[in-house]
Amino acid sequence: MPPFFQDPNEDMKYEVIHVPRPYILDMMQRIGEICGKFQFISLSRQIAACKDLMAEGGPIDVAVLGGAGCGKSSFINSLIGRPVLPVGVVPVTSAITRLQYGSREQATVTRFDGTYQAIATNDLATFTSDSVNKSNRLNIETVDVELPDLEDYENIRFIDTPNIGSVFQYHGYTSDTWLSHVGAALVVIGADQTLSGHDFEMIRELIQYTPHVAILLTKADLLSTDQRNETLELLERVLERELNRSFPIYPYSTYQNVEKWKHRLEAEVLHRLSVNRNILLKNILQHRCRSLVQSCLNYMDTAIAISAMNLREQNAVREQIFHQGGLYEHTRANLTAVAKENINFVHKAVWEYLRGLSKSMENRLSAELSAAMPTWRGNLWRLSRQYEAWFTDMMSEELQRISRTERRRLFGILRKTHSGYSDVLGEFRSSMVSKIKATLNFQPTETELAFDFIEPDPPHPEISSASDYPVKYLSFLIPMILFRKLVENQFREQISPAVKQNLSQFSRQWEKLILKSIRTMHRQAVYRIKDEVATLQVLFNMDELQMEELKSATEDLRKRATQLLV
Ligand SMILES: Nc1nc2c(ncn2[C@@H]2O[C@H](COP(=O)(O)OP(=O)(O)O)[C@@H](O)[C@H]2O)c(=O)[nH]1
Ligand SMILES: [Mg+2]
Repeated sequence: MPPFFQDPNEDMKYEVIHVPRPYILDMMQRIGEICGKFQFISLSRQIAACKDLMAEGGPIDVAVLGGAGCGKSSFINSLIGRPVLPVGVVPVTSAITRLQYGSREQATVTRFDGTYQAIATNDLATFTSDSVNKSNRLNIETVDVELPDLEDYENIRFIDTPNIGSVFQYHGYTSDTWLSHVGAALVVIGADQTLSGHDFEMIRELIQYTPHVAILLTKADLLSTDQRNETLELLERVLERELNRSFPIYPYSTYQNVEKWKHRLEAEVLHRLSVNRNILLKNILQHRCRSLVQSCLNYMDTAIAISAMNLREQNAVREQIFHQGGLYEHTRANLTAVAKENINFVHKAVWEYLRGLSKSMENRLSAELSAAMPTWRGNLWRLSRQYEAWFTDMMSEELQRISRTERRRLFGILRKTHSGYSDVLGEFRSSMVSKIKATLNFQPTETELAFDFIEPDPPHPEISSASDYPVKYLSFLIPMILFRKLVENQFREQISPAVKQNLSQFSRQWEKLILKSIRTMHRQAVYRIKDEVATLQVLFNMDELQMEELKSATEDLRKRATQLLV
Protein backbone atom coordinates (compact mmCIF):
# COMPACT_ATOMS: atom_id res chain seq x y z
CA MET A 1 0.00 0.00 0.00
CA PRO A 2 1.44 3.39 -0.93
CA PRO A 3 1.81 5.91 1.89
CA PHE A 4 -0.62 8.82 1.84
CA PHE A 5 2.34 11.15 1.67
CA GLN A 6 5.79 10.48 0.38
CA ASP A 7 8.38 12.80 1.79
CA PRO A 8 6.36 15.89 2.73
CA ASN A 9 8.41 18.01 0.36
CA GLU A 10 8.53 15.64 -2.52
CA ASP A 11 5.23 16.32 -4.18
CA MET A 12 5.29 20.07 -3.74
CA LYS A 13 5.70 22.13 -6.87
CA TYR A 14 7.41 24.96 -5.10
CA GLU A 15 11.10 24.96 -4.43
CA VAL A 16 11.82 24.74 -0.76
CA ILE A 17 14.43 27.05 0.70
CA HIS A 18 13.31 27.43 4.22
CA VAL A 19 13.60 31.06 5.10
CA PRO A 20 12.07 32.00 8.45
CA ARG A 21 8.71 33.72 8.48
CA PRO A 22 9.99 36.86 10.27
CA TYR A 23 12.45 37.27 7.41
CA ILE A 24 9.60 37.21 4.88
CA LEU A 25 7.65 39.69 6.97
CA ASP A 26 10.66 41.97 7.13
CA MET A 27 11.18 41.76 3.35
CA MET A 28 7.54 42.58 2.73
CA GLN A 29 7.78 45.58 5.02
CA ARG A 30 10.83 46.89 3.17
CA ILE A 31 9.31 46.35 -0.25
CA GLY A 32 6.22 48.23 0.88
CA GLU A 33 8.37 51.16 1.97
CA ILE A 34 10.43 51.24 -1.21
CA CYS A 35 7.38 51.10 -3.46
CA GLY A 36 5.72 53.87 -1.49
CA LYS A 37 8.77 56.08 -1.53
CA PHE A 38 9.66 55.72 -5.20
CA GLN A 39 6.06 55.41 -6.38
CA PHE A 40 6.23 51.97 -7.94
CA ILE A 41 2.45 51.99 -7.93
CA SER A 42 2.14 49.05 -10.27
CA LEU A 43 3.37 46.75 -7.49
CA SER A 44 0.73 47.72 -4.96
CA ARG A 45 -1.55 44.86 -5.98
CA GLN A 46 1.16 42.25 -5.67
CA ILE A 47 1.93 43.60 -2.22
CA ALA A 48 -1.72 43.39 -1.23
CA ALA A 49 -1.93 39.79 -2.50
CA CYS A 50 1.10 38.81 -0.39
CA LYS A 51 -0.42 40.44 2.66
CA ASP A 52 -3.63 38.47 2.09
CA LEU A 53 -1.66 35.29 1.87
CA MET A 54 0.18 36.06 5.09
CA ALA A 55 -3.14 36.61 6.79
CA GLU A 56 -4.52 33.39 5.31
CA GLY A 57 -3.00 30.37 7.03
CA GLY A 58 -6.55 29.01 7.22
CA PRO A 59 -7.39 25.33 7.41
CA ILE A 60 -6.83 22.76 4.67
CA ASP A 61 -10.02 21.31 3.23
CA VAL A 62 -10.48 17.55 3.47
CA ALA A 63 -13.48 16.36 1.49
CA VAL A 64 -15.27 13.28 2.73
CA LEU A 65 -16.94 11.70 -0.28
CA GLY A 66 -18.89 8.56 -1.01
CA GLY A 67 -22.29 7.08 -1.71
CA ALA A 68 -25.24 7.75 0.53
CA GLY A 69 -25.24 5.73 3.72
CA CYS A 70 -21.61 4.61 3.56
CA GLY A 71 -20.95 6.31 6.87
CA LYS A 72 -19.43 9.71 6.06
CA SER A 73 -21.31 11.66 8.67
CA SER A 74 -20.78 8.92 11.27
CA PHE A 75 -17.06 9.00 10.56
CA ILE A 76 -16.84 12.75 11.08
CA ASN A 77 -18.90 12.46 14.26
CA SER A 78 -16.44 9.90 15.56
CA LEU A 79 -13.56 12.33 15.00
CA ILE A 80 -15.52 15.02 16.81
CA GLY A 81 -16.27 12.56 19.59
CA ARG A 82 -20.02 13.17 19.71
CA PRO A 83 -22.99 13.04 17.33
CA VAL A 84 -23.04 16.50 15.80
CA LEU A 85 -24.01 15.59 12.23
CA PRO A 86 -27.29 13.83 11.51
CA VAL A 87 -26.83 10.14 10.72
CA GLY A 88 -29.29 7.58 9.47
CA VAL A 89 -30.21 4.43 7.66
CA VAL A 90 -31.89 6.48 4.93
CA PRO A 91 -29.73 9.20 3.36
CA VAL A 92 -29.88 12.16 5.64
CA THR A 93 -27.37 14.72 4.45
CA SER A 94 -28.69 17.17 1.87
CA ALA A 95 -26.28 20.11 2.09
CA ILE A 96 -22.52 20.45 2.14
CA THR A 97 -21.38 20.85 5.72
CA ARG A 98 -17.92 22.13 6.61
CA LEU A 99 -16.57 21.49 10.07
CA GLN A 100 -13.48 22.93 11.65
CA TYR A 101 -11.93 23.82 14.95
CA GLY A 102 -13.14 26.98 16.65
CA SER A 103 -12.70 28.11 20.23
CA ARG A 104 -16.45 28.66 20.47
CA GLU A 105 -19.13 26.32 19.18
CA GLN A 106 -21.10 27.93 16.38
CA ALA A 107 -22.80 27.17 13.08
CA THR A 108 -23.71 29.32 10.09
CA VAL A 109 -25.98 28.56 7.17
CA THR A 110 -25.16 30.19 3.80
CA ARG A 111 -27.81 30.25 1.08
CA PHE A 112 -27.29 30.38 -2.65
CA ASP A 113 -28.42 33.99 -2.71
CA GLY A 114 -25.49 34.87 -0.45
CA THR A 115 -27.53 35.47 2.70
CA TYR A 116 -26.46 33.70 5.87
CA GLN A 117 -27.82 32.97 9.29
CA ALA A 118 -26.36 31.77 12.59
CA ILE A 119 -27.95 28.59 13.88
CA ALA A 120 -27.53 26.38 16.94
CA THR A 121 -25.49 23.22 16.26
CA ASN A 122 -28.39 21.28 17.78
CA ASP A 123 -30.48 22.47 14.82
CA LEU A 124 -28.04 21.15 12.20
CA ALA A 125 -30.43 18.38 11.23
CA THR A 126 -33.05 20.96 10.35
CA PHE A 127 -30.82 22.39 7.67
CA THR A 128 -28.74 19.47 6.47
CA SER A 129 -31.03 16.51 6.70
CA ASP A 130 -32.95 15.48 3.64
CA SER A 131 -36.15 14.66 5.48
CA VAL A 132 -36.54 18.28 6.57
CA ASN A 133 -34.73 20.10 3.80
CA LYS A 134 -36.21 18.05 0.98
CA SER A 135 -34.20 18.37 -2.26
CA ASN A 136 -32.57 21.33 -0.60
CA ARG A 137 -35.66 23.48 -0.96
CA LEU A 138 -34.18 25.79 1.66
CA ASN A 139 -31.58 26.69 -0.99
CA ILE A 140 -28.66 26.07 1.29
CA GLU A 141 -25.24 26.29 -0.29
CA THR A 142 -23.16 25.37 2.74
CA VAL A 143 -23.34 24.97 6.46
CA ASP A 144 -20.23 25.94 8.42
CA VAL A 145 -19.66 24.53 11.86
CA GLU A 146 -16.93 25.46 14.33
CA LEU A 147 -16.32 23.17 17.28
CA PRO A 148 -13.85 23.23 20.16
CA ASP A 149 -13.87 19.40 19.96
CA LEU A 150 -11.85 19.51 16.73
CA GLU A 151 -8.81 21.01 18.41
CA ASP A 152 -6.68 17.98 17.49
CA TYR A 153 -7.26 18.84 13.84
CA GLU A 154 -6.79 22.55 14.12
CA ASN A 155 -5.53 22.95 10.57
CA ILE A 156 -8.15 20.83 8.91
CA ARG A 157 -11.65 21.58 7.72
CA PHE A 158 -13.75 18.49 7.06
CA ILE A 159 -16.33 18.67 4.32
CA ASP A 160 -19.30 16.36 4.71
CA THR A 161 -21.07 15.88 1.40
CA PRO A 162 -24.58 14.78 0.44
CA ASN A 163 -23.70 11.91 -1.94
CA ILE A 164 -21.48 11.04 -4.86
CA GLY A 165 -23.51 12.47 -7.70
CA SER A 166 -24.40 15.69 -6.09
CA VAL A 167 -20.89 16.69 -5.12
CA PHE A 168 -20.03 17.42 -8.69
CA GLN A 169 -23.49 18.42 -9.80
CA TYR A 170 -23.98 20.62 -6.82
CA HIS A 171 -22.95 23.81 -8.50
CA GLY A 172 -23.10 22.68 -12.08
CA TYR A 173 -19.66 24.06 -12.74
CA THR A 174 -16.23 22.77 -11.96
CA SER A 175 -13.44 25.27 -12.41
CA ASP A 176 -14.03 27.26 -9.27
CA THR A 177 -15.96 24.94 -7.05
CA TRP A 178 -14.81 24.33 -3.52
CA LEU A 179 -13.30 21.14 -4.92
CA SER A 180 -10.52 23.08 -6.56
CA HIS A 181 -9.45 24.24 -3.10
CA VAL A 182 -9.62 20.80 -1.61
CA GLY A 183 -6.27 19.72 -0.21
CA ALA A 184 -7.12 16.08 0.23
CA ALA A 185 -10.03 13.71 -0.02
CA LEU A 186 -11.21 10.65 1.84
CA VAL A 187 -13.33 8.39 -0.32
CA VAL A 188 -15.58 6.43 1.96
CA ILE A 189 -16.64 2.91 1.01
CA GLY A 190 -18.85 0.95 3.36
CA ALA A 191 -17.92 -2.68 4.01
CA ASP A 192 -21.54 -3.55 3.26
CA GLN A 193 -21.42 -1.88 -0.13
CA THR A 194 -20.48 -3.02 -3.62
CA LEU A 195 -18.35 -0.74 -5.78
CA SER A 196 -19.99 0.66 -8.90
CA GLY A 197 -18.75 2.41 -12.00
CA HIS A 198 -20.04 5.53 -10.38
CA ASP A 199 -17.49 5.24 -7.60
CA PHE A 200 -14.58 4.91 -10.01
CA GLU A 201 -15.79 7.83 -12.05
CA MET A 202 -15.95 9.93 -8.95
CA ILE A 203 -12.42 9.01 -7.91
CA ARG A 204 -11.17 9.59 -11.43
CA GLU A 205 -12.58 13.09 -11.37
CA LEU A 206 -11.35 13.68 -7.87
CA ILE A 207 -7.70 12.96 -8.59
CA GLN A 208 -7.71 15.83 -11.04
CA TYR A 209 -8.17 18.14 -8.10
CA THR A 210 -5.86 16.67 -5.52
CA PRO A 211 -3.13 14.04 -5.49
CA HIS A 212 -3.95 13.25 -1.89
CA VAL A 213 -6.74 10.72 -2.00
CA ALA A 214 -7.18 7.95 0.54
CA ILE A 215 -9.87 5.31 0.78
CA LEU A 216 -11.71 4.74 4.03
CA LEU A 217 -13.27 1.30 4.36
CA THR A 218 -15.96 1.97 6.93
CA LYS A 219 -18.14 -0.39 8.93
CA ALA A 220 -15.11 -2.65 9.39
CA ASP A 221 -16.94 -4.14 12.39
CA LEU A 222 -19.22 -5.99 9.97
CA LEU A 223 -16.24 -8.09 8.81
CA SER A 224 -14.15 -10.70 10.56
CA THR A 225 -10.40 -10.17 10.47
CA ASP A 226 -10.07 -12.61 7.60
CA GLN A 227 -12.88 -11.04 5.67
CA ARG A 228 -11.42 -7.63 6.27
CA ASN A 229 -8.03 -8.60 4.89
CA GLU A 230 -9.66 -10.21 1.93
CA THR A 231 -11.76 -7.10 1.26
CA LEU A 232 -8.75 -4.81 1.56
CA GLU A 233 -6.80 -6.90 -0.90
CA LEU A 234 -9.68 -7.04 -3.33
CA LEU A 235 -10.31 -3.32 -3.09
CA GLU A 236 -6.68 -2.58 -3.73
CA ARG A 237 -6.67 -4.78 -6.81
CA VAL A 238 -9.89 -3.38 -8.25
CA LEU A 239 -8.85 0.22 -7.73
CA GLU A 240 -5.47 -0.42 -9.32
CA ARG A 241 -7.14 -2.07 -12.31
CA GLU A 242 -9.79 0.61 -12.80
CA LEU A 243 -7.70 3.68 -12.11
CA ASN A 244 -4.14 2.59 -12.91
CA ARG A 245 -3.01 3.85 -9.61
CA SER A 246 -2.87 2.60 -6.09
CA PHE A 247 -4.45 4.26 -3.11
CA PRO A 248 -3.84 3.91 0.59
CA ILE A 249 -6.82 2.19 2.22
CA TYR A 250 -7.72 2.61 5.87
CA PRO A 251 -10.26 0.41 7.61
CA TYR A 252 -12.51 2.24 10.03
CA SER A 253 -15.39 1.59 12.33
CA THR A 254 -17.41 3.94 14.42
CA TYR A 255 -18.77 0.97 16.36
CA GLN A 256 -15.71 -1.04 17.41
CA ASN A 257 -12.10 -0.22 18.27
CA VAL A 258 -12.74 3.36 17.25
CA GLU A 259 -9.58 4.67 18.90
CA LYS A 260 -7.36 2.16 17.13
CA TRP A 261 -8.64 3.05 13.65
CA LYS A 262 -8.69 6.73 14.41
CA HIS A 263 -5.15 6.68 15.69
CA ARG A 264 -3.77 5.12 12.54
CA LEU A 265 -5.66 7.55 10.30
CA GLU A 266 -4.43 10.49 12.34
CA ALA A 267 -0.84 9.38 12.26
CA GLU A 268 -0.72 8.58 8.57
CA VAL A 269 -3.11 11.11 7.08
CA LEU A 270 -4.65 13.80 9.19
CA HIS A 271 -1.65 15.00 11.15
CA ARG A 272 0.69 14.78 8.21
CA LEU A 273 -1.73 16.81 6.22
CA SER A 274 -1.58 19.79 8.55
CA VAL A 275 2.19 19.64 8.62
CA ASN A 276 2.20 19.64 4.82
CA ARG A 277 -0.30 22.44 4.69
CA ASN A 278 2.00 24.72 6.61
CA ILE A 279 4.90 23.88 4.36
CA LEU A 280 2.84 24.47 1.25
CA LEU A 281 1.52 27.84 2.39
CA LYS A 282 4.96 28.92 3.44
CA ASN A 283 6.37 27.96 0.08
CA ILE A 284 3.76 29.88 -1.83
CA LEU A 285 4.39 32.91 0.30
CA GLN A 286 8.12 32.66 -0.27
CA HIS A 287 7.53 32.26 -3.94
CA ARG A 288 5.34 35.36 -4.13
CA CYS A 289 7.63 37.39 -1.93
CA ARG A 290 10.55 36.48 -4.12
CA SER A 291 8.74 37.52 -7.26
CA LEU A 292 7.82 40.81 -5.59
CA VAL A 293 11.42 41.48 -4.62
CA GLN A 294 12.41 40.61 -8.16
CA SER A 295 9.90 43.05 -9.69
CA CYS A 296 10.97 45.78 -7.34
CA LEU A 297 14.65 45.23 -8.15
CA ASN A 298 13.71 45.29 -11.85
CA TYR A 299 12.37 48.80 -11.51
CA MET A 300 15.32 49.90 -9.43
CA ASP A 301 17.86 48.50 -11.87
CA THR A 302 15.98 50.06 -14.76
CA ALA A 303 16.11 53.45 -13.03
CA ILE A 304 19.83 53.09 -12.37
CA ALA A 305 20.48 52.05 -15.98
CA ILE A 306 18.55 55.09 -17.20
CA SER A 307 20.40 57.49 -14.91
CA ALA A 308 23.72 56.27 -16.29
CA MET A 309 22.77 57.62 -19.73
CA ASN A 310 23.05 61.15 -21.01
CA LEU A 311 19.96 63.15 -21.83
CA ARG A 312 20.02 62.36 -25.54
CA GLU A 313 20.27 58.65 -24.93
CA GLN A 314 17.55 58.83 -22.32
CA ASN A 315 15.21 60.52 -24.76
CA ALA A 316 15.90 57.89 -27.34
CA VAL A 317 15.02 55.12 -24.85
CA ARG A 318 11.95 56.98 -23.70
CA GLU A 319 10.87 57.25 -27.30
CA GLN A 320 11.47 53.53 -27.80
CA ILE A 321 9.50 52.43 -24.79
CA PHE A 322 6.63 54.88 -24.74
CA HIS A 323 6.06 56.01 -28.26
CA GLN A 324 7.52 53.88 -30.94
CA GLY A 325 4.98 51.33 -31.97
CA GLY A 326 2.58 52.94 -29.53
CA LEU A 327 2.53 49.94 -27.21
CA TYR A 328 0.17 51.64 -24.81
CA GLU A 329 -2.28 52.62 -27.58
CA HIS A 330 -1.94 49.22 -29.16
CA THR A 331 -2.77 47.48 -25.88
CA ARG A 332 -5.73 49.76 -25.26
CA ALA A 333 -7.03 48.97 -28.72
CA ASN A 334 -6.67 45.26 -28.05
CA LEU A 335 -8.54 45.57 -24.78
CA THR A 336 -11.31 47.42 -26.58
CA ALA A 337 -11.41 44.70 -29.22
CA VAL A 338 -11.84 42.03 -26.55
CA ALA A 339 -14.61 44.06 -24.94
CA LYS A 340 -16.42 44.60 -28.25
CA GLU A 341 -16.24 41.01 -29.33
CA ASN A 342 -17.72 39.80 -26.07
CA ILE A 343 -20.27 42.57 -25.75
CA ASN A 344 -21.69 41.56 -29.11
CA PHE A 345 -22.10 38.05 -27.85
CA VAL A 346 -23.78 38.78 -24.52
CA HIS A 347 -27.34 38.87 -25.80
CA LYS A 348 -26.95 35.60 -27.66
CA ALA A 349 -25.25 33.86 -24.74
CA VAL A 350 -27.77 34.90 -22.11
CA TRP A 351 -30.98 34.87 -24.12
CA GLU A 352 -30.37 31.55 -25.85
CA TYR A 353 -29.76 29.94 -22.52
CA LEU A 354 -32.73 31.46 -20.75
CA ARG A 355 -35.04 30.80 -23.67
CA GLY A 356 -34.20 27.13 -23.40
CA LEU A 357 -35.66 27.09 -19.89
CA SER A 358 -39.02 28.44 -21.01
CA LYS A 359 -40.79 25.19 -21.89
CA SER A 360 -40.17 23.44 -18.58
CA MET A 361 -41.10 26.60 -16.73
CA GLU A 362 -44.40 26.82 -18.62
CA ASN A 363 -45.17 23.22 -17.76
CA ARG A 364 -44.39 23.76 -14.13
CA LEU A 365 -46.53 26.86 -13.91
CA SER A 366 -49.43 25.23 -15.76
CA ALA A 367 -49.46 22.36 -13.29
CA GLU A 368 -49.30 24.78 -10.37
CA LEU A 369 -52.11 26.84 -11.89
CA SER A 370 -54.40 23.84 -12.13
CA ALA A 371 -53.79 23.15 -8.47
CA ALA A 372 -54.27 26.77 -7.41
CA MET A 373 -57.30 27.84 -9.44
CA PRO A 374 -59.98 25.79 -7.67
CA THR A 375 -59.31 27.78 -4.50
CA TRP A 376 -59.96 31.16 -6.17
CA ARG A 377 -63.35 32.81 -5.61
CA GLY A 378 -65.25 35.80 -6.89
CA ASN A 379 -66.29 37.50 -10.09
CA LEU A 380 -64.11 37.86 -13.17
CA TRP A 381 -62.46 40.99 -11.92
CA ARG A 382 -61.46 39.33 -8.65
CA LEU A 383 -60.37 36.15 -10.37
CA SER A 384 -58.09 38.19 -12.61
CA ARG A 385 -56.51 39.90 -9.62
CA GLN A 386 -55.92 36.53 -7.98
CA TYR A 387 -54.38 35.22 -11.15
CA GLU A 388 -52.06 38.22 -11.38
CA ALA A 389 -50.93 37.94 -7.77
CA TRP A 390 -50.38 34.22 -8.17
CA PHE A 391 -48.45 34.64 -11.41
CA THR A 392 -46.23 37.40 -10.00
CA ASP A 393 -45.31 35.23 -7.02
CA MET A 394 -44.62 32.13 -9.06
CA MET A 395 -42.69 33.90 -11.77
CA SER A 396 -40.43 35.85 -9.45
CA GLU A 397 -39.68 32.69 -7.53
CA GLU A 398 -38.76 30.94 -10.78
CA LEU A 399 -36.51 33.78 -11.90
CA GLN A 400 -34.80 34.14 -8.56
CA ARG A 401 -34.10 30.46 -8.58
CA ILE A 402 -32.43 30.79 -11.98
CA SER A 403 -30.27 33.61 -10.67
CA ARG A 404 -29.25 31.50 -7.73
CA THR A 405 -28.56 28.19 -9.34
CA GLU A 406 -27.53 29.16 -12.86
CA ARG A 407 -25.41 32.17 -12.14
CA ARG A 408 -22.13 30.47 -12.94
CA ARG A 409 -23.46 29.51 -16.33
CA LEU A 410 -24.76 33.00 -16.94
CA PHE A 411 -21.29 34.28 -16.09
CA GLY A 412 -19.60 32.11 -18.70
CA ILE A 413 -19.27 35.04 -21.06
CA LEU A 414 -17.75 37.15 -18.28
CA ARG A 415 -15.12 34.54 -17.62
CA LYS A 416 -14.25 34.46 -21.26
CA THR A 417 -13.92 38.24 -21.32
CA HIS A 418 -11.76 38.22 -18.23
CA SER A 419 -9.42 35.69 -19.75
CA GLY A 420 -9.26 37.77 -22.97
CA TYR A 421 -8.27 40.87 -21.02
CA SER A 422 -5.68 38.87 -19.08
CA ASP A 423 -4.08 37.69 -22.32
CA VAL A 424 -3.81 41.23 -23.61
CA LEU A 425 -2.19 42.36 -20.37
CA GLY A 426 0.24 39.46 -20.58
CA GLU A 427 1.27 40.48 -24.10
CA PHE A 428 1.71 44.06 -22.96
CA ARG A 429 4.01 42.98 -20.18
CA SER A 430 6.12 40.78 -22.45
CA SER A 431 6.64 43.52 -25.02
CA MET A 432 7.54 45.93 -22.26
CA VAL A 433 10.16 43.54 -20.98
CA SER A 434 11.62 42.95 -24.41
CA LYS A 435 11.82 46.69 -25.13
CA ILE A 436 13.62 47.31 -21.86
CA LYS A 437 15.93 44.47 -22.65
CA ALA A 438 16.70 45.81 -26.12
CA THR A 439 17.30 49.42 -25.08
CA LEU A 440 18.77 49.15 -21.61
CA ASN A 441 20.59 45.95 -22.16
CA PHE A 442 19.45 43.93 -19.18
CA GLN A 443 16.80 41.32 -18.70
CA PRO A 444 14.10 42.16 -16.20
CA THR A 445 12.38 39.16 -14.66
CA GLU A 446 8.86 38.63 -15.93
CA THR A 447 6.06 39.14 -13.45
CA GLU A 448 2.34 38.74 -13.81
CA LEU A 449 -0.35 41.36 -14.27
CA ALA A 450 -3.35 39.64 -12.72
CA PHE A 451 -6.60 41.46 -12.17
CA ASP A 452 -9.98 40.88 -10.60
CA PHE A 453 -12.88 38.99 -12.00
CA ILE A 454 -16.03 40.96 -11.26
CA GLU A 455 -19.17 39.00 -10.53
CA PRO A 456 -22.32 41.11 -10.45
CA ASP A 457 -25.21 40.57 -8.03
CA PRO A 458 -28.27 39.04 -9.67
CA PRO A 459 -31.06 41.35 -10.85
CA HIS A 460 -34.30 41.85 -8.99
CA PRO A 461 -36.95 40.38 -11.29
CA GLU A 462 -39.64 42.78 -12.45
CA ILE A 463 -42.72 40.75 -13.30
CA SER A 464 -45.47 41.71 -15.66
CA SER A 465 -48.45 39.40 -15.45
CA ALA A 466 -49.66 40.13 -18.97
CA SER A 467 -53.28 39.77 -18.03
CA ASP A 468 -55.04 41.62 -20.82
CA TYR A 469 -58.70 41.60 -19.82
CA PRO A 470 -60.59 44.74 -20.73
CA VAL A 471 -63.02 43.70 -18.07
CA LYS A 472 -63.03 46.23 -15.25
CA TYR A 473 -66.60 47.32 -15.98
CA LEU A 474 -68.16 44.32 -17.58
CA SER A 475 -66.80 41.81 -15.15
CA PHE A 476 -69.49 42.39 -12.56
CA LEU A 477 -72.09 41.34 -15.08
CA ILE A 478 -70.57 38.09 -16.19
CA PRO A 479 -72.15 35.13 -14.41
CA MET A 480 -69.24 33.01 -13.24
CA ILE A 481 -71.28 29.89 -12.92
CA LEU A 482 -71.56 29.79 -16.69
CA PHE A 483 -68.18 31.13 -17.66
CA ARG A 484 -65.78 29.85 -15.04
CA LYS A 485 -64.37 27.09 -17.27
CA LEU A 486 -63.87 29.57 -20.08
CA VAL A 487 -62.02 31.97 -17.81
CA GLU A 488 -59.83 29.24 -16.42
CA ASN A 489 -58.87 28.26 -19.94
CA GLN A 490 -58.04 31.87 -20.67
CA PHE A 491 -55.69 31.93 -17.68
CA ARG A 492 -54.05 28.71 -18.85
CA GLU A 493 -53.46 30.12 -22.27
CA GLN A 494 -51.87 33.22 -20.84
CA ILE A 495 -49.10 31.30 -19.11
CA SER A 496 -47.02 30.57 -22.16
CA PRO A 497 -46.80 34.12 -23.60
CA ALA A 498 -46.40 35.58 -20.12
CA VAL A 499 -43.49 33.26 -19.29
CA LYS A 500 -41.82 34.13 -22.59
CA GLN A 501 -42.29 37.83 -22.04
CA ASN A 502 -40.89 37.72 -18.52
CA LEU A 503 -37.95 35.57 -19.47
CA SER A 504 -37.06 37.99 -22.19
CA GLN A 505 -37.34 40.92 -19.80
CA PHE A 506 -35.23 39.03 -17.26
CA SER A 507 -32.68 38.27 -19.94
CA ARG A 508 -32.37 41.99 -20.66
CA GLN A 509 -31.78 42.65 -16.96
CA TRP A 510 -29.01 40.04 -16.83
CA GLU A 511 -27.48 41.30 -20.05
CA LYS A 512 -27.30 44.81 -18.65
CA LEU A 513 -25.48 43.60 -15.55
CA ILE A 514 -23.04 41.51 -17.53
CA LEU A 515 -22.29 44.38 -19.89
CA LYS A 516 -21.60 46.57 -16.90
CA SER A 517 -19.08 44.05 -15.54
CA ILE A 518 -17.38 43.76 -18.91
CA ARG A 519 -16.97 47.52 -18.96
CA THR A 520 -15.76 47.71 -15.37
CA MET A 521 -13.14 45.03 -15.97
CA HIS A 522 -12.12 46.89 -19.10
CA ARG A 523 -11.54 50.05 -17.08
CA GLN A 524 -9.52 48.08 -14.54
CA ALA A 525 -7.33 46.56 -17.23
CA VAL A 526 -6.69 50.01 -18.68
CA TYR A 527 -5.75 51.29 -15.21
CA ARG A 528 -3.38 48.39 -14.87
CA ILE A 529 -1.41 49.34 -17.98
CA LYS A 530 -1.59 53.01 -17.02
CA ASP A 531 -0.05 52.14 -13.63
CA GLU A 532 2.65 50.18 -15.35
CA VAL A 533 3.44 53.01 -17.75
CA ALA A 534 3.30 55.57 -14.92
CA THR A 535 5.75 53.52 -12.88
CA LEU A 536 8.12 53.35 -15.81
CA GLN A 537 7.76 57.10 -16.36
CA VAL A 538 8.77 57.67 -12.76
CA LEU A 539 12.03 55.89 -13.47
CA PHE A 540 12.93 58.53 -16.06
CA ASN A 541 12.14 61.45 -13.82
CA MET A 542 14.26 60.94 -10.72
CA ASP A 543 16.40 63.78 -9.47
CA GLU A 544 19.93 63.29 -8.19
CA LEU A 545 18.95 63.10 -4.56
CA GLN A 546 16.31 60.45 -5.22
CA MET A 547 18.79 58.57 -7.35
CA GLU A 548 21.28 58.47 -4.48
CA GLU A 549 18.63 57.11 -2.16
CA LEU A 550 17.47 54.62 -4.73
CA LYS A 551 20.96 53.32 -5.31
CA SER A 552 21.60 52.67 -1.66
CA ALA A 553 18.11 51.15 -1.24
CA THR A 554 18.83 48.83 -4.17
CA GLU A 555 22.10 47.73 -2.72
CA ASP A 556 20.51 47.17 0.66
CA LEU A 557 17.55 45.22 -0.78
CA ARG A 558 19.75 43.05 -2.95
CA LYS A 559 21.96 42.19 0.00
CA ARG A 560 19.04 41.32 2.23
CA ALA A 561 17.36 39.33 -0.50
CA THR A 562 20.27 36.97 -1.18
CA GLN A 563 18.70 34.31 1.03
CA LEU A 564 15.50 34.53 -0.96
CA LEU A 565 16.92 34.88 -4.44
CA VAL A 566 19.21 31.85 -4.50
N1 LIG B 1 -21.95 -1.33 11.38
C1 LIG B 1 -21.65 -0.06 11.20
N2 LIG B 1 -22.57 0.83 10.76
C2 LIG B 1 -22.22 2.11 10.60
C3 LIG B 1 -20.89 2.56 10.84
N3 LIG B 1 -20.84 3.86 10.57
C4 LIG B 1 -22.08 4.23 10.16
N4 LIG B 1 -22.91 3.18 10.17
C5 LIG B 1 -24.33 3.19 9.81
O1 LIG B 1 -24.49 3.51 8.45
C6 LIG B 1 -25.67 4.30 8.25
C7 LIG B 1 -25.37 5.55 7.45
O2 LIG B 1 -24.50 6.39 8.16
P1 LIG B 1 -24.29 7.92 7.80
O3 LIG B 1 -23.14 8.39 8.61
O4 LIG B 1 -25.54 8.71 7.87
O5 LIG B 1 -23.84 7.81 6.27
P2 LIG B 1 -23.62 8.96 5.19
O6 LIG B 1 -24.86 9.03 4.41
O7 LIG B 1 -22.47 8.51 4.38
O8 LIG B 1 -23.33 10.22 5.94
C8 LIG B 1 -26.22 4.58 9.61
O9 LIG B 1 -27.29 3.74 9.86
C9 LIG B 1 -25.05 4.28 10.55
O10 LIG B 1 -25.50 3.84 11.82
C10 LIG B 1 -19.92 1.61 11.31
O11 LIG B 1 -18.75 1.89 11.55
N5 LIG B 1 -20.36 0.31 11.46
MG1 LIG C 1 -24.35 12.01 5.76
